[in-house]
Amino acid sequence: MLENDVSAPAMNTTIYLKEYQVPDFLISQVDLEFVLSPDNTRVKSRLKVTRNGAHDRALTLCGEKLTLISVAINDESVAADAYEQTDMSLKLPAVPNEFELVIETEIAPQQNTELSGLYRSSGNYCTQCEAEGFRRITYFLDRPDVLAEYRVRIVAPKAACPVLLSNGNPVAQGDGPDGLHWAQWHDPHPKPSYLFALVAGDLQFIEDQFTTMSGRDVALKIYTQSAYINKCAHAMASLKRSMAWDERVYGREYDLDIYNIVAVDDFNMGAMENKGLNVFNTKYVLADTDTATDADYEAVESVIAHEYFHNWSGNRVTCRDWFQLSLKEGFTVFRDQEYSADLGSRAVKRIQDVQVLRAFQFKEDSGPMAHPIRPDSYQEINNFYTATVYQKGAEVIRMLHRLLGADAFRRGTDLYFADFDGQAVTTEDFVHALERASGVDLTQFRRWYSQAGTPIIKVEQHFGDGVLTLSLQQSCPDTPGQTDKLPFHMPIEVALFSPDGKKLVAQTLSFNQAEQQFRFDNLACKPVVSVLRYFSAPVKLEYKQSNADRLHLIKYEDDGFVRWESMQQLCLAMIQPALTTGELDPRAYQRVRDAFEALMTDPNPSDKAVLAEMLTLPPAAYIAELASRVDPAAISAVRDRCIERLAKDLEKYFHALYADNNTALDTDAQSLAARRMLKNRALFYLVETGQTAYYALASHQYHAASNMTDRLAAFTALVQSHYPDRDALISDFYETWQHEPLVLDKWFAIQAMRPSSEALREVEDLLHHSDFTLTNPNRVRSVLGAFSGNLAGFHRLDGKGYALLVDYVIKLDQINPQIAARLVSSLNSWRRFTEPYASRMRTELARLNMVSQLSSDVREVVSKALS
Ligand code: 0A1
Ligand code: ZN
Repeated sequence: MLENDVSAPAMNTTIYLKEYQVPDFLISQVDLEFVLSPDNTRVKSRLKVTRNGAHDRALTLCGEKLTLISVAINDESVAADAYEQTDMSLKLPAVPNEFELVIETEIAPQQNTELSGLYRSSGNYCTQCEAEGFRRITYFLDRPDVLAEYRVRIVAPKAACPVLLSNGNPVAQGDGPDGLHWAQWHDPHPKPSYLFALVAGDLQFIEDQFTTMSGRDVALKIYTQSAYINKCAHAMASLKRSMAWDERVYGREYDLDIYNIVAVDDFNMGAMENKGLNVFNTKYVLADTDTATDADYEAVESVIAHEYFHNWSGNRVTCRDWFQLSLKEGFTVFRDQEYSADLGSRAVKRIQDVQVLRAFQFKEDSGPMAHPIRPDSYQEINNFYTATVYQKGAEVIRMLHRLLGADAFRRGTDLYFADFDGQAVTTEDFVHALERASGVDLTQFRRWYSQAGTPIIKVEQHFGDGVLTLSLQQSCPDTPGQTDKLPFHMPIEVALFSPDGKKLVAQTLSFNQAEQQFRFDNLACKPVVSVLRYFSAPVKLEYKQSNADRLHLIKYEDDGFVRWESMQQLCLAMIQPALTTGELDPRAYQRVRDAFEALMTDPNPSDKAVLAEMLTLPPAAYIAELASRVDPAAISAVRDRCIERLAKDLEKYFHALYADNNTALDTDAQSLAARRMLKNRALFYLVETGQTAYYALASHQYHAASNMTDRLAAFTALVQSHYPDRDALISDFYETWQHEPLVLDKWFAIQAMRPSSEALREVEDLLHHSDFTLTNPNRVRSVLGAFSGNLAGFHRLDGKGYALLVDYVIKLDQINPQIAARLVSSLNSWRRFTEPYASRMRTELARLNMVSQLSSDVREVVSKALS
């Protein structure tokens, strides 16, 4: 090979939905025995295998990073020359139609830094098998359409691992020789291998109990390290609420005697719905008022619910293949969103969910990795746990719910669960069940599953002779591999308001043509039109609404989402022109200023949390998403300018708002949290005035706070401002919280998100901090993830932010490719940036692409970004 070999990087293989084939063999019974040891864990797997259909093909099992010890068929050892082994598989050419296969392998959980398969976290053993981690434990048909009944025996030293857990119900346990002990588990519900789990270690638990609607008692346990055990009560209460909600709203009952949750420090995602044994990132279990914010409490509530809801939407009825991921994820996210909406403020939940969709999903749709909620192909499935599959998937289910109505939707889900219980099915099976139960034709609606991209809806209105005509036009931009999209079927929620604020009409428009007109008759005078109420479809609206109409809706709409959205539009009308002119239009500014004032002086604000959201300018990332070319410096400059002026001009109102909401008047937790949100929004603006008195106010709040919400809000406002004692404050926070990893993550993230070009230097220091490590995903996300989302700090004219990110992606790829690939995606949208940012981003992507040893995860993202 030449010394300067610049040959093209290795190609990944692509898997296509259209090539799906049923498995050649089925496995109905799995017996596993684990003898745990950090560097050489023995796994003995006994499988009942049957040929699926008439063929004479070989049995090819998946397996990665396994040391094969032995193979036996029907108790007869298979010689090494009778099978073929590769890095990825074990092939047994001539096998009987029905047989027992015993395979022994050895694995090294201590060396497993990818956190997929069996690994160690804080000295304990745990597993992560979705999507393809089970093949890193033993050779198997590691695909979701092979469902088996599992029996698991775990053997481990009793002193180091007093707790031994697996899926299903406990069967037996006992002591062995040499300080060992064992436990046996049985899961009666057939499941795919991705739902397998094992946990072993020195863990404490809290316990509770739930009686199901048919009167069965379920033991509930949450396990974690002893240091965290007093922070699990909120998660337990959330679990019980989720169980009751799923019975009430979907008629779904839990189906084992025991429900175990384990919280670990090192986890690639949020949590995992393994049957009867959920494994969680500590971030989504632990909460107490000293260390968790109100937002953290809500996140725990929703993730606990999400994993619990998977017991039916995912586990009892599972996916045929990974292209169907949204079958379980879109539906389960919709279910957890509705659960949270029922529990708290529905409007705020909707606003926050739309913000997430716009910040992450719209970006995917406009980038090189754009895919439909049911992708057609992938190289690395781990790259497809995306905002599109999850959040847009949930929006698609939400539209079905709206088009069918709650009752028909529920009849449809009942039919779906009844017909497909115990099976691995497709999104088509789901849609068809809804169709059968409701009689609604969803032929056109199915395009949401196959077409990528965010539709753009143009709205025009005409009024004359008491008739309002609304003209809607839809289009959808081309995405990689997809051009000339066909019209979608979507519900557009509309309401008409009279000049004195009365709601005249509220209606769901069934919009399914490229262009369509809707008539409203017998109107006494021209109404104000509210379109896309509740954000009834995941689209971008192009609607030249007058500012007067927006102000009318802010005042009179009863849908909190539209009130908030109208305020966002007023803000965008102030920000967007200034991005090119560099000047704030005084009238546009005045309108926002006056609207803020009116909101803050409203004696009866309907919902304080909605108000807090309305007093927040559109995030920089959303302004970037809407721009035809992204100029990060211009966006930051204009946005900062607006904040500073609003802060100064409205100081007395922010101060009053702060004072009014700084008392603990309310008794219920939800109103208290809403007051805190509003008060801390006011505090943010007060600090932005740069006045010493407000620095002092925030510093006082930081030191005197009785909860992390208030403490962190004050800390964030000060650290991200020009506060002169910033360094001392950062040290104080560190000294106080250095032993609480989840709080320390916030400390890292808030600094990495500092909206200034200074962020790079600080991030370089943070990366060398003794508490920084590349082996913990939460810590990596807190520094590198937070930094890559920092528009002002990451995007620099010299491109040094990009270079730093790529340096670390290269290092991290050797340790944890899944997390490395997620970090690279922040460079995906390089084409949308102005120069020199675009070229600098591309240069760094090209440098990354030249690394010869990239994982398939990073390779897929970088090659698609450059193509
Ligand atoms: N199914 C989980 C998400 C999840 C996916 C992959 C994982 O490891 C690579 C872990 C968790 C959920 O939706 O909660
Ligand atoms: Zn999920």
